[in-house]
Amino acid sequence: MNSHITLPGLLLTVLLSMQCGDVEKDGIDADFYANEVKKEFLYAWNGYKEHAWGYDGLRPQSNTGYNWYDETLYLSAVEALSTMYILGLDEEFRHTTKFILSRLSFDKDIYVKNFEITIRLLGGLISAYQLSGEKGFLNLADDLASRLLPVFETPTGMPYVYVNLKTGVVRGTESNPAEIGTLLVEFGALSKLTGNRVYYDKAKKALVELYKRRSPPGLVGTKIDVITGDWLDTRSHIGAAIDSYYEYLLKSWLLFGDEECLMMWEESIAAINTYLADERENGFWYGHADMYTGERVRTWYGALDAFFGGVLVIHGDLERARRLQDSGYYVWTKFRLQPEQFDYETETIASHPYYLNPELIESAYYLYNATGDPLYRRMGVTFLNSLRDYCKIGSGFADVMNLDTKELSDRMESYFLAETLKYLYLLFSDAALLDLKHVVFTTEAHPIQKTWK
Ligand code: DMJ
Repeated sequence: MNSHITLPGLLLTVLLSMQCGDVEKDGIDADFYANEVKKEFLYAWNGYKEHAWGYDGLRPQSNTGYNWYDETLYLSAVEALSTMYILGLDEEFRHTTKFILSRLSFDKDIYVKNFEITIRLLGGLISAYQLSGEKGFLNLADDLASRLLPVFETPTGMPYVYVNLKTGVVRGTESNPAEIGTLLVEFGALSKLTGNRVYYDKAKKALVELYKRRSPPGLVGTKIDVITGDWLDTRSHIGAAIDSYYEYLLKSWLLFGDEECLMMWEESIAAINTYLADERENGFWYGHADMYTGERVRTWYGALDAFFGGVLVIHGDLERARRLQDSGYYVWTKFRLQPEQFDYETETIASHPYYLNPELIESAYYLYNATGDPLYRRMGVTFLNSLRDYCKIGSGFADVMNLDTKELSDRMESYFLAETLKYLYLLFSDAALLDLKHVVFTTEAHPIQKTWK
């Protein structure tokens, strides 16, 4: 992608193409599969409603609920809202809206993880506000974000990991690029919607301070101290703990037209393609390298790394996006699901679980809409079948703890409702109920509409 491409131009290139499905050409009855995904969403959602309503999440084997902290934040209910909207589940959307607006409050004496609460809850609330027009969601988002703000009070401006929602006391100084750099889409959108610049400025500073600490080759590591700014783990990659930092550099430019974010992205993608990209006989991968020397330290490709195909599509690099997706799909079909970590040199599993992750499905969605290639919808059929065959149980869907035995946990992640099923539905749906021309999906797949200049 060239920096001379203007924002509207890029939005047209990337986002206009997101509604170009053609049932006949695909040889796949996309409406049928979209409806099947909707049924699976309702299966999981009804399980949550029946057995875990009011909790953060569902335990689908024991038919009970779980909370992240001592008190509930209704994570699954908030996370499901934007998916219900896109699936056209109006009654469920209205009912859940009423419930959340009457029950959710943040005056709670609990330490929460800033990153997770931002992407799941803050993003969910902002998106729900834009979709419903309910001012109550914006008030909740504003209140939540103001309680998160103390995290930015470090000497570097890079946030603490945890904050107490009631007292504002902060803790946790060992952080990582994903947790530091995946805040600007949510905080920035909130600034645009409330007129309060402080959110944009704090999240942007955190992002820039992290970027400034990149190595001479232009890479970031896996762990950093937010007080001293020193790197604690210099392994660089595009996977868990780094992933969405890169995603938000690009998406912050898309959403806000922030040229500095575009510049940071362009320098970063050049380094990624130089030092992390790995051409092998068995596929095209992005591996792990030392951030200072660029030396390969691991030949791992993880389930979370698969988001990068979608980011490459937005960047305009369809060639690498397609090849990366082929590699990810190769892994998925080899094990019938995607392992948390795959060693592409030895072709063995390096970490066994599959946590109902969306990333490979997300990239299939971006690729289908950019290319119209039926291959990606066929991938979608495989994904759907695998989820049904191996993860569906009791009252919902569960994480797989071991890909050899397919042993299941007793936990359904809230992002399964927010992301995994949303992207699977969008992959098959020709008639999503959103004008996707002006939408950027957060890293948690909550649509944010660019309603500002
Ligand atoms: C999601 O919570 C988000 O996509 C996050 O950025 C990383 N991945 C998980 C789900 O796999």
